[in-house]
Amino acid sequence: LTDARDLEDIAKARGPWADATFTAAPLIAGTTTGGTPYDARNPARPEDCLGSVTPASAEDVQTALHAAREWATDAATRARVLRKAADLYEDHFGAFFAILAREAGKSQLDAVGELREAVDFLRYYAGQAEALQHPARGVFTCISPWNFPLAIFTGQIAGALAAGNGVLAKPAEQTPITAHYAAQLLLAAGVPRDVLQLLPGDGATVGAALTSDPRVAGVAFTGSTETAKLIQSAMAKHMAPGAPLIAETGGLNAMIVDSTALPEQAVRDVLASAFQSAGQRCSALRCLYVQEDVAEEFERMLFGAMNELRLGDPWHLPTDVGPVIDAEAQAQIADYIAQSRAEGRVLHELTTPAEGHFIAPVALRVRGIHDLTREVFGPVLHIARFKAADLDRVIADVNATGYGLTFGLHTRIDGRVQHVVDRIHVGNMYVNRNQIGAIVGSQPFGGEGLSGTGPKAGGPQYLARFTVAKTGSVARQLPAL
Ligand code: TXE
Repeated sequence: LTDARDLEDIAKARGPWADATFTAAPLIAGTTTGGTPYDARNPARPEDCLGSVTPASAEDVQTALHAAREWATDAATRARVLRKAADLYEDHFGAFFAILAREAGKSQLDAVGELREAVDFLRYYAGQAEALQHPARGVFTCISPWNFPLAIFTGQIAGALAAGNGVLAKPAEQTPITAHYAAQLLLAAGVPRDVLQLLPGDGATVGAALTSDPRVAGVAFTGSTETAKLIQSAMAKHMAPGAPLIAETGGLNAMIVDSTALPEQAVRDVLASAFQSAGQRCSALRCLYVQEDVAEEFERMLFGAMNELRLGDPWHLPTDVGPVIDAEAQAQIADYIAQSRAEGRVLHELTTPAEGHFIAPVALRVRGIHDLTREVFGPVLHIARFKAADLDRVIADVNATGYGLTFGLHTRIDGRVQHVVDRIHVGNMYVNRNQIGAIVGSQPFGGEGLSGTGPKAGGPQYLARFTVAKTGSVARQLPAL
């Protein structure tokens, strides 16, 4: 789905949903009381109200915890239902494109990638379920973020369900409509109501309650490193000592472009890595190191290409860069850029549209990744220069951040690839290509250190954490009867 004809297909399929209204509410096995409803707003056009969101009440959380149970059926049935859900997701792609644009600000090509990934997770874990040797752990809480509101939400749930667990799903505050739409399809495919329950609401209330209850056997989480630590301590206090936390958190990701790199290719990959999804990807490029000998020419090409990025409402099909998720994110990133501007570090920037939660892509000068004190989750690229003799220092600086998610390298020196692979501490490395996330089944995704716990999503080991390894020994009584 990348050429013009496919874009026309997208436009046609999403048409009926252009100004449709949706709802999001708890889906639990029991009566729901619900919290105070609020409006869901389009980050590109805040006057566009997508519909109403009713968060789960404290009572709803208790009802769901009480009703929750494992998926006690055979693996073949689970696989069949998950595959059916994948088919339903595909049948509903028009609605998903509309919701992903209007709720999450996704450019439509980003939305294609996201829908594909979600469907791939369902089919991949369905296939793995059939080969699983071990029983389920029980009921998992799955806490997902807003930046991949369909793919990550679905991937966590599909993993837990494929292994036979029950799921209590808590989507991000910013994207409950995507989650509600997807959960309804999972239920329609045949996941029982008490096996999958949806609890939209705040992290501090609903999220916290679902990660500090002894009836929960484990937690799958994607979001910030700080929240992962909060969840870890809540689990330590309230759950069994062995309850697993499967966490995928942030990154401070770098890329090296050396003097042998093909500049046209490197420019294209830098733009995609730093600015796709408006930089709101945990895998996104934050700090680019360009070798000094070619830096001036390379930066000139890069800024020229940056000018060609189309920033705007993702409903407009050619849009490359949409808004950031909400007013709060916009204000935080804008402050950071303003401070950098005051320090004279802005190298190049585009113009920000007046309406909507937009941040124009910007490039900032830094000495190295150690100048970045935190993950700025937006279209902000930091650029440093390095000398060939300092390559190992660059690698050491990147390792010293403590994160370890993605790393990019553009070079035509084969020996350099191996040199870097052997030294850099990251979960995913990309050579002469863009720094993207998971490709289910072929490029499992996940980091180390402050970036997460593993196992990698979309890989062969992921489901094992959702099961218990049972060991038995049988003494035969002789003579056997
Ligand atoms: O994340 P949170 P936020 C990073 C990124 C971003 C920052 C903050 O740098 O700017 O985190 O984003 C739920 N107990 N990433 O505030 O708070 C919350 O409701 C249980 C990187 O959105 O971590 C949501 O469902 N749950 C990232 C989920 O956790 C709690 C994606 C994530 O929210 C909770 C998102 C609690 N105490 C943000 N508090 C990535 N790795 O891609 C919150 N939550």
